[in-house]
Amino acid sequence: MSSTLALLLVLLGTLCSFIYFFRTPNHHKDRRKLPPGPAPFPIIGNLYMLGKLPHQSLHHLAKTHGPIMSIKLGYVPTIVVSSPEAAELFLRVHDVVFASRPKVQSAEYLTCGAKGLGFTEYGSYWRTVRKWCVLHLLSASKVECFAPVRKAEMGSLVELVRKKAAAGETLNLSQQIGQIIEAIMSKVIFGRCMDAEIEFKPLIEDAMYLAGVFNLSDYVPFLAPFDLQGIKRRLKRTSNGLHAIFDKLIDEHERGSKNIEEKKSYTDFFHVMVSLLNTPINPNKEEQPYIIGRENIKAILSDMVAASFETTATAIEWTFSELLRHPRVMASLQQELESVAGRNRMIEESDLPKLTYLDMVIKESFRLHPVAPLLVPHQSTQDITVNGYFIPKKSRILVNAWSIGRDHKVWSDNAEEFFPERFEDSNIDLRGHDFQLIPFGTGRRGCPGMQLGLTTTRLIIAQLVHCFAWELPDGISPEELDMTEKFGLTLPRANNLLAMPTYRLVA
Ligand code: HEM
Ligand SMILES: *[C@@H]1O[C@H](CO)[C@@H](O)[C@H](O)[C@H]1NC(C)=O
Ligand SMILES: CC(=O)N[C@H]1CO[C@H](CO)[C@@H](O)[C@@H]1O
Repeated sequence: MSSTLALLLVLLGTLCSFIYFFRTPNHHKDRRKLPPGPAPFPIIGNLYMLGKLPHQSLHHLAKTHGPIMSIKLGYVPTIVVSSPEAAELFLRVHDVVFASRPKVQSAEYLTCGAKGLGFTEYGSYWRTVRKWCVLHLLSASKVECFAPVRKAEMGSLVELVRKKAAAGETLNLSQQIGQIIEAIMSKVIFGRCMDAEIEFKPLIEDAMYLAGVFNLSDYVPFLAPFDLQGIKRRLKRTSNGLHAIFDKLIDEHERGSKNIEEKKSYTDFFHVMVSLLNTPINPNKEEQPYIIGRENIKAILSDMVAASFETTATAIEWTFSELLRHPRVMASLQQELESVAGRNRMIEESDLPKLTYLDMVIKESFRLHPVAPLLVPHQSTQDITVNGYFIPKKSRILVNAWSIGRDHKVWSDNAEEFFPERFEDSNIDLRGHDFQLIPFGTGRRGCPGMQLGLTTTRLIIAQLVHCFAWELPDGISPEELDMTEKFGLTLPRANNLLAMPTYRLVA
């Protein structure tokens, strides 16, 4: 089926490329040197080479063509960046030029024509929204304010796992991690838990998948109306679902119904936002003022939900998977936790700064399993020459963080191995200063939610490893644990993670 489609496209492509060549006579005169890369087919370009796990296919292609590689995704000229040195050129040296985002179908639907943050083009609207989200949700001091939320949710999870442990039952870790992240993030974003009425998770999983897949319509515009892969239909369904939820929340707020709200020690993001409905969000700035309407609120909320739920849950799942696969590392981590907190109490957030081995474990997990393997696509805003190569305006830039984490030149011959001790004598950090390890991206478009994501990840891992001993179910040995990836904008496990807990604290 898909091969017939491909054949059809190739035939069509050959035809169209003839027309194309005749229409643009100066095509051949343009001798500016593009980065090297595999030869594209007409129309589909190199899309057919991406397969089910594009980050891996691109990793292998880059071995042949180099760390700055040029490919064609349909009609879209795309640069794939696959080494720390190259990443530095694109994300630091020439950051301004590459700080925009391409228009993609999924963002158009999910964030009302890119009125949100993550998929919005570079410019003053983006800058305003970003500053505003940092101020009210993502700054270090805000993240600190939300500590009681994390503590309460963590407490309930430990209770639940204790019951499972006492009953000798297997725990669906993927499910539990998904639920606690949803609870924590819903409370900080919306000020309340949603789980009773609303099922966010399937909507968000779908959104992430749809935002990440390299679907034909984005790259071959004339095919878009046919919606060959049914993506548009799914996108509509997903975005309608999310927007219905947000509309309901905004309506409730406008009617002033307070009955469902709990007493809180902090102001959540949603309430700051709706209190500003129909007012400019940057009133005393020299920049052009932006009135924040319902569409903007819904778009920004979509972005916050999409950017926080799946990413954090995926990071925790992979870290936990690696710990289960490496009992030696699990034991060392338990030892560190015990030396800091003893065996009579749970971990507190104030313990986190002392946990240096935990830090190494998490870095190592992000190195091998960057949650967004190709970051989020960037787009260039002007023609530019980088490292002697010509890169035309409106090129799409994919930074292969997955590939950079496996670069033998940086990580030596054991790059494929999960070995946290490699960070013992190195000061490589994951916050974006060291281009060898950029799970959060870096520069103007780097992740503004890093603090929130990291704090949550570290607390949950530390607590679950401190309070419980873990074993794989059904006599699966650590080496046998399935680690298959499922590609999308995020890269979650393909299969759920299951494990058997045993309570190990004394109290
Ligand atoms: C472990 C968790 C997380 C990881 C690994 C992660 C990773 C990333 C990455 C790789 C990018 C793209 C950077 C680039 O394009 O260069 C990004 C962007 C973004 N992240 Fe995160 N993220 C995480 C958690 C969060 C959280 C909790 C939020 C909170 C809402 C968040 C909000 C965002 C936003 C809004 C953007 C888009 C920024 C822009 O385009 O200006 N992230 N994140
Ligand atoms: C684990 O939970 C997920 C939902 O989060 C569910 O889809 C899956 O079937 C569960 N797996 C098992 C083996 O119970
Ligand atoms: C190039 C291409 O077709 N990429 C993906 C688009 O989306 C479908 C799923 O809807 C994937 O199967 C394709 O691989």
